[in-house]
Amino acid sequence: MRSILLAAAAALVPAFALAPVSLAADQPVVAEWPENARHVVVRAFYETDEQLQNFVARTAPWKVDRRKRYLIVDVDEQQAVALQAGGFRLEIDQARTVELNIPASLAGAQRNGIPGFSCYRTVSETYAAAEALAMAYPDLAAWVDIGDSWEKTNGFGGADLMVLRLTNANTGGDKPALFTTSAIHAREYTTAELNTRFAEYLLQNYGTDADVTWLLDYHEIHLMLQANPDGRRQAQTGILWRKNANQNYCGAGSQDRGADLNRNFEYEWGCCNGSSGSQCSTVYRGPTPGSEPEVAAIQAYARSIFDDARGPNATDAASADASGVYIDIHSFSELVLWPWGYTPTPAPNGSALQTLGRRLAWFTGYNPQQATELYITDGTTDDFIYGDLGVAAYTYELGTTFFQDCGTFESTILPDNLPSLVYAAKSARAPYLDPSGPAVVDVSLSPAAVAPGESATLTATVDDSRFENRNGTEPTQPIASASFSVDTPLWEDGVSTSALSASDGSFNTSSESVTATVDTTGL
Ligand code: 0X9
Ligand code: ZN
Repeated sequence: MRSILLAAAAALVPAFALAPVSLAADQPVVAEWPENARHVVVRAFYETDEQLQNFVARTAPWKVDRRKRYLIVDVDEQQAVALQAGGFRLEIDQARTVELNIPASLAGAQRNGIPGFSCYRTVSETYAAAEALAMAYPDLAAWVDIGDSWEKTNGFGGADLMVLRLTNANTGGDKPALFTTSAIHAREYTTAELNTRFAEYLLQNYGTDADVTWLLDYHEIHLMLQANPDGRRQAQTGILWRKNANQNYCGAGSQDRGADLNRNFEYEWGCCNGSSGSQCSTVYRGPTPGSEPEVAAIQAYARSIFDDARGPNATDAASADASGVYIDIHSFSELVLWPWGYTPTPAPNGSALQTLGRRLAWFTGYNPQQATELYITDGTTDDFIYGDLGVAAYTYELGTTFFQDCGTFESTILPDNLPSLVYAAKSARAPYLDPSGPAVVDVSLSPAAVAPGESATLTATVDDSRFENRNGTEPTQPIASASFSVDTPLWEDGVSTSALSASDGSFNTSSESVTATVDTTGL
């Protein structure tokens, strides 16, 4: 006998009255359906990979655990019955069911943010914040209109599609780009806020933090904070909206309407049982590749900021010295994913994508993997950016739920992911090369300020070991040498460089403390 103990929820959610139920283990889950709950969150255990893939070609799961062979998804009674008929064994996820049925409300003194989640800015608040940043930092930030959402295109209000573009406008040269998109799936609350905080971090630390200053002087950082503003305006009322709000699919008034923007991209669109042709599906791919205005705008913008580094064939590799990094920020499951998503065959630059992926995941402890290790998808952002342009492309899956509590966001997701995004920006110059070499960290000068002609001591740690190795082990090498330049970046022609020496006398391990005396004569 199993005992269903959803009673504790009743205290929290008066409308969601649940009595404890007991039933035999072989009884179907609908028999224990909690009174008043239209949707329940279940763990659906599957037996074969085919069963899983056929599921994800119809419905977006919340999470998939390939090792324990279950997926998590919200279902109504009819869907629960269908799943059981399809051979899935269901268990109610009590905690997530309670969470799902808590009505969103502006609690207590909350004036700003998504109701119940004051740390996540709404679409309007995000836009106002970005506009204010562009006003406050005119030399460093621009708020750029790159198109119209579906609702705006069709005269239903809607929003402009906007990119916050960060770089020092007073420094020239060929600047490599990092492009990030967030909240392309509307319900993924943490994603837009992380991206917005990343912008604030960069702008607020320019001129005081040497890394940030260097990043904005020599790189472009393009942040599309709200990639799906119509959908997000639905989701921020507390509903699990994922797609855009296109009224032509599944009925204008339906909450299941719209296209899944992360199945609508052109590259290998609809190729591989990784999306659905049914309009009401959560993974509806749209009627044609790139049909949605949000997707068309992202594709055109990416093509405008990145050079095409890859030939036309699936097997063509981008040149090893190609520049540019793209990150599509999603939630949830604590993953760092890279192409391909449409085929388990490794991408032509697969090994280098894996190297950078393992470095990006080092900061968070997220599981780095090729996207197909999760499940097969087609028409996704990352397959397009890498497939069409050869740009190193990633998907982050932040955290542990869609409507993540603010405590977890502030204490873990934000502080862990900010340095990962900073590393992504740093690697944009040569993402297929630099990450296989060491990271230079803890750089300091002593004393911090000297008069011209006086000498100063430069120290740093040069570390080749910062890989997340939970899914395979990245090889590391002993550090061979370290050098520095002053004022002119190391990649520029004719730069004069000086050597640092190993503090312990010899370069022989994968992490070395290094030191040099800096001669400031003439500076
Ligand atoms: O299914 C998706 O679109 C992503 N998961 S989510 O829960 N955020 O919806 C995963 C996509 C994985 N595939 C690729 N990144 N190619
Ligand atoms: Zn997503």
